Amino acid sequence: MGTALVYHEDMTATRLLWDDPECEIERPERLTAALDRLRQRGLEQRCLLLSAREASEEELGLVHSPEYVSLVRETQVLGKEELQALSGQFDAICFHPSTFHCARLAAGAGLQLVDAVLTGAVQNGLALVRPPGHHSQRAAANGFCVFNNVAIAAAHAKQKHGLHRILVVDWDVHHGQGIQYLFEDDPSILYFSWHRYEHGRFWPFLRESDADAVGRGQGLGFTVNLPWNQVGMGNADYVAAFLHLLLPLAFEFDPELVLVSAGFDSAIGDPEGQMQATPECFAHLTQLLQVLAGGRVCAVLEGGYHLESLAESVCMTVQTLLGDPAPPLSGSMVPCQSALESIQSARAAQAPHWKSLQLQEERPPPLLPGGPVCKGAASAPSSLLDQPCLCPAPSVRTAVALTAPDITLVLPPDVIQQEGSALREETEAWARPHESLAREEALAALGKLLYLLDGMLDGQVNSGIAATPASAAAATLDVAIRRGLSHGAQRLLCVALGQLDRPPDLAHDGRSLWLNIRGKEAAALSMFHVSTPLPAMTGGFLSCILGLVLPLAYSFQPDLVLVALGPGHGLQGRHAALLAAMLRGLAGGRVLALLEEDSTPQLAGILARVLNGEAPPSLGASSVASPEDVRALMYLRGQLEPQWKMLQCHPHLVA
Ligand code: Q9C
Ligand code: ZN
Repeated sequence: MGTALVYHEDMTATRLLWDDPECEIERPERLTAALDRLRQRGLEQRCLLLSAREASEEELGLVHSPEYVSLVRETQVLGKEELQALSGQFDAICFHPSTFHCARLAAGAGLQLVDAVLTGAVQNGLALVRPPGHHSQRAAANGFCVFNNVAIAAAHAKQKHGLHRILVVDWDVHHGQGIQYLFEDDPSILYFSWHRYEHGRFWPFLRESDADAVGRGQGLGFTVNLPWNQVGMGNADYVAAFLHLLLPLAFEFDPELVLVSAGFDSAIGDPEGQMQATPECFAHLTQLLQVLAGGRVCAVLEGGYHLESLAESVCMTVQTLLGDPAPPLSGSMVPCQSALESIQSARAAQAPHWKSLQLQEERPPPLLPGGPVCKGAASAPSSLLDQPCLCPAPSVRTAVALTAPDITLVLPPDVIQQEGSALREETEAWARPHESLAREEALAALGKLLYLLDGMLDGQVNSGIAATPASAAAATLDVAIRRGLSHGAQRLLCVALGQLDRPPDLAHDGRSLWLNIRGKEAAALSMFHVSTPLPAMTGGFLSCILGLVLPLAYSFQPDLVLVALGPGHGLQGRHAALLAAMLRGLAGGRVLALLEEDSTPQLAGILARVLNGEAPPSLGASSVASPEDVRALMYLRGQLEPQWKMLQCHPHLVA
């Protein structure tokens, strides 16, 4: 459906006219650097380009006072001295004669983006703007921000499009206190912000940036602050914050639209943020948000002052909005203690207001002494984690190797239908140990699967779907795992739904992680062999994905993912789509889905579209997890947390 890129060259006009070390980082080159890099990468060319319009004064009035709008309007005719004097009345503001025009374009760009997405002209988009917006308040400019672009866009989405639930994700490294103030009593806008805080010692030095500021009146629980008390937060910290705090609330909130205050001063190299997250992390954050609101994501630039880091991070965001899979994250995926403390205190502050946090707020049970857990593998195989992942740039994003002819009807045009098959002799050799693969249908299906898998391992195809007769599902999966491991995959994650047992003689060498979601008991037979019951309700399914599957997967860092819907998997199409969409964040999107041959074309179709980068349908208002589901999850987390650190959402207790 497309990605909009909203921009106007005039927004490079506003600049610093006098000496001010605080303001000088907010430079015109920020926009040109981002845009040049988008062009170089061929990303701009893939977007629908929209030329930003000016917001009207009425639109600015959605969140600003008429007096304040007049004050900014009048700066157009002021001289340098007067501009400097007026700027001094605000914190970290430097007006320019073009400020009013630029700020109206910045706000207008956000409005155009929201209109393009909500009218269905595009699926999502990014507005590249200056000045930024999230610090600006009803009657005050602040922190380089003049009009609150994202707040105006949110108010407009409510007023002109009749939306009732909008999620605002502020990943800028500063607290968007302007957005918080404007909506703190409004339950229709869920505002999430993480920010450098350092116990209140970082700008803007506000008590209300802390985790215990949760909104007021009707808006209680609709302000979510995650203060970082140390610099140096990295990929693992950011992803953990999404999995353990933002996403549970966001799914429960069930937004109709996601607005992102997309500041990239939270990326590595930024002089303001001093954080460590790499540009690829923004691809993951974007991809994680795209599973919400039917994929309606509007990102609006806020901060970001290291030109190189800014440009790369903007490219990662746009690339992901376009549907490309996120590149694998570098570095070990272990959140730091300070991040865990912050996440935990925000969860505790929000728990009274969100069902999805309530049942889980106790600490997981301690490890059972002498339990069956993780024998022979006390720590993660760090030597394996050091090995580089296969880095894909395949020409085909998704291939479907199915026999059912009616699948064609539900496939997007760029998904190819694979006709090829592995050589007969080779297929037979792989099939030989398995009785269930003796039948002709099973062999034919295996041949197609092997051909597809080879295409993925060779980097010709990124993701795919194959099918097998139900009776041969376990054996086919066994072959797929072995073939994957012997043909280039370093670490293979297998998510098996339904009655599929782990191949008994698969080596416990840390190269494969087997996760069975099958409806029997919760058990961690080793750190590489986990089974959990299939949760009954949507709420339980979500906490299983966010609280177990993805943390394990992000900790393991696979370079190939197999997801098998085996006999009795019992998964609804929308749940399967969500799982596939989220697993696509791993292994550079190298995901092979294995279905049963009698699956409906609808199921195959929705999985193909999701693996190809389309947003999964939104789940709607979700039920809560059942107590049994929560218990199973808590048990497994307690067992596995010591090895798979992304499972943690509590800091270690100091004995
Ligand atoms: N060294 C935005 O990123 N100065 N605004 C802080 C601390 C103000 C940031 C000084 C920073 C404003 C949109
Ligand atoms: Zn910022």
